[in-house]
Amino acid sequence: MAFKFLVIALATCASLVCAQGPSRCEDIRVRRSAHSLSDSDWANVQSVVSQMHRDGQFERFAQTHDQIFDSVHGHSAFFPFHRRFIVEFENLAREIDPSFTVPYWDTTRDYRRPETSAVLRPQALGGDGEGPQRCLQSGVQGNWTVGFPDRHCIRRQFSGSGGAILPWIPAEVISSFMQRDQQLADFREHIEFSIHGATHIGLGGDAATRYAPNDFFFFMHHANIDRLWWLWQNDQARFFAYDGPGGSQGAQAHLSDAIPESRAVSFGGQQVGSVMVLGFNGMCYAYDSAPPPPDMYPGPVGNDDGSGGGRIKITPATGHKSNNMPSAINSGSSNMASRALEIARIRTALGEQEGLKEYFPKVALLGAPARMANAASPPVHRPYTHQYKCGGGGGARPQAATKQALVYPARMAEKWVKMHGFKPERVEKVYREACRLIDLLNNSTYVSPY
Ligand SMILES: *[C@@H]1O[C@H](CO)[C@@H](O)[C@H](O)[C@H]1NC(C)=O
Ligand SMILES: *[C@@H]1O[C@H](CO)[C@@H](O)[C@H](O)[C@H]1NC(C)=O
Ligand SMILES: *[C@@H]1O[C@H](CO)[C@@H](O)[C@H](O)[C@H]1NC(C)=O
Ligand SMILES: [Cu+2]
Repeated sequence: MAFKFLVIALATCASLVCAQGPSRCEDIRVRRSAHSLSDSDWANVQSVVSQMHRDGQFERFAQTHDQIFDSVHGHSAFFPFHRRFIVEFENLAREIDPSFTVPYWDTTRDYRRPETSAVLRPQALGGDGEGPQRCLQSGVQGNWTVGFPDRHCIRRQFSGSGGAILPWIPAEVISSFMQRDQQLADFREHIEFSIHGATHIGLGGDAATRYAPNDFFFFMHHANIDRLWWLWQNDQARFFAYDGPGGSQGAQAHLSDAIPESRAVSFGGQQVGSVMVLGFNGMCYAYDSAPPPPDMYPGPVGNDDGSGGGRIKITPATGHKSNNMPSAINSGSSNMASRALEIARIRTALGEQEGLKEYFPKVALLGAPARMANAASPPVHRPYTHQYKCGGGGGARPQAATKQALVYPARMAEKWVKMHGFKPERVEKVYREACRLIDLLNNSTYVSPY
């Protein structure tokens, strides 16, 4: 699938205003799910990243991520910075191979037993580290030596014992965040403290440090985080939603903030507001499982400083708005067939429970399924008062069960929370919300399609 657009808008637009306005991409490249890459696709990835390695690019990216780490995690800049950072990497890769795009890794597909993921096979990203140094010996970066912060092999140290990775975050939890969160700050915290952190910690080694870009995994993981943000942005045309904490102490995030950069990887002072809409201002890519870029820039066209955005109401160009079809409701999963099932089953299983409105407000809007609505007696309204359980710190292995019960994710490692300077109670709150939702689903007739 390829999206090519004519530059009609630019052709009619030679004025100074237009020159300063958003510029439309001529070509839109498509990032594919890592699960759909063949061995020969991976061989191609290997030749591209090996060339970049020889050119010293991995050091540049690792060093930059380390330098600006504190302003791009735990702050609103989390999403826009990583979007811009990955585009930079992808652009360099495309100088080597013009057809290259960063594959995104939808880790919800592998959340139960991540170490069995096809993405971690030896022909792909490779598996756990080996030997006392935990050196990565398989995959596209097998036996590499990288130079930041010192010369070392790329390390991996899976979070579980015996080569296992503790469970990640199920798609249902991400779907719930997408439906509930109205503010970017809430969505950012939910994503950062769940799927984002869990995956970094799960692989361990370099991936769990401030210089994580040493491991190519970083780019694939952040492409997925970016995809989730793009889905959220599209959901209510919240393209310019940008609130919460800015990069410097006490400051409020603003669209005119410069994207954090370093001397090694610089964006020329580019503003956050310029990267909010895919298909414009150099964000020339799409995802194979998310709405394509809109045909017209949704605004704000306004202020030179990029301000004046706020929340706008437009109809997404994709028809991806709520039209009472369960499939139009976003899910954390990139698996198109399963995500329609997910929504339909949540709707049926939770019926009229209070938890449905609380966790899946979009599904609740669809009303009860016909079968229930026509029943002789209306469903009993059950308030959801359960606190949470998440026994034993989570990460328990799935039990053999008659239905596909969800699995609790592992808690965020304390070391990870400290490294970021996160408030432990905020991280714990997100974890409890995930567990409470899993209890709600597990206690209903819901059967996960994942
Ligand atoms: C890395 O080195 C080990 C030990 O010498 C070897 O068995 C393995 O095949 C190498 N891996 C790659 C991807 O070359
Ligand atoms: C889900 O419920 C089943 C019983 O219905 C129980 O055995 C299992 O431990 C529960 N799983 C979680 C994650 O709570
Ligand atoms: C599960 O449902 C039962 C019966 O409706 C209720 O008593 C129990 O508290 C629920 N448990 C959770 C974890 O929601
Ligand atoms: Cu990061």
